[in-house]
Amino acid sequence: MHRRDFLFSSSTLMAAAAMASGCTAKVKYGVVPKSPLIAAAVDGAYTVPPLSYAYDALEPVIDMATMKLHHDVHHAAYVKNLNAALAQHPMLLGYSLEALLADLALVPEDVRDTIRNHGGGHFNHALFWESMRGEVRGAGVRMPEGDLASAINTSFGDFKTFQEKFQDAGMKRFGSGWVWLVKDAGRALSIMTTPNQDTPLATGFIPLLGNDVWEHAYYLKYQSKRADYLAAWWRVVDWGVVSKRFAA
Ligand code: MN3
Repeated sequence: MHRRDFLFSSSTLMAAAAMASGCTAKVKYGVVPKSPLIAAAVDGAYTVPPLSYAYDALEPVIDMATMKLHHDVHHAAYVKNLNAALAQHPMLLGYSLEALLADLALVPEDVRDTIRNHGGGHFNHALFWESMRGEVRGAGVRMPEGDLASAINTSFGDFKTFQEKFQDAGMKRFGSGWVWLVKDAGRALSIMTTPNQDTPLATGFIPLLGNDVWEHAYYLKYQSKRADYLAAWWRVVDWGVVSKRFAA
């Protein structure tokens, strides 16, 4: 038996024991509770969370056609493939999706890439939809407030510098991926990017805000002008949601 197989077996047994005793499954990083955001349904299958706003609510920053395609087709495909992988290893349903993504080495090798890509796709997009809301006419520029605003100033100097660094990182992400504002265990903020559907969880960071820089996120409206998309996107960021993630 390979060491990795042994690690998986022993951790699944721990998870089974924990579930039997009513406790949350334990993984390498400690107890990881089921997230209300990514909670598995009772039958073990994940579902695409409905948008809390209309498909055209983010116009003109993100057009309705892009939202429909992105949410109903792209996100749905990630969920379908994630569920198919989990069905091959039902024991994995004892873990939150975050726990699996944070510790991919413990996921059986035959479904590891699928969990990474499609589980990551589900996690990233659920966070993305929840991080946005439509503009209100005359409401002015959206800014973070309170503790989050202070932390951004501490880490980046000021909000404008943070925005420039975030957009620059998003531009430099070659190909498909994400640009993130993350916090570490000590609540220090940083900007990072990930390729494909990789999540900051895999390297121990907690994502607070992420922008999707896959072409499917912007190409219908912005074509190759990723910089314009990154610059316009601030108008639909919901900083209240981001503040809650920072405080959690
Ligand atoms: Mn996408």
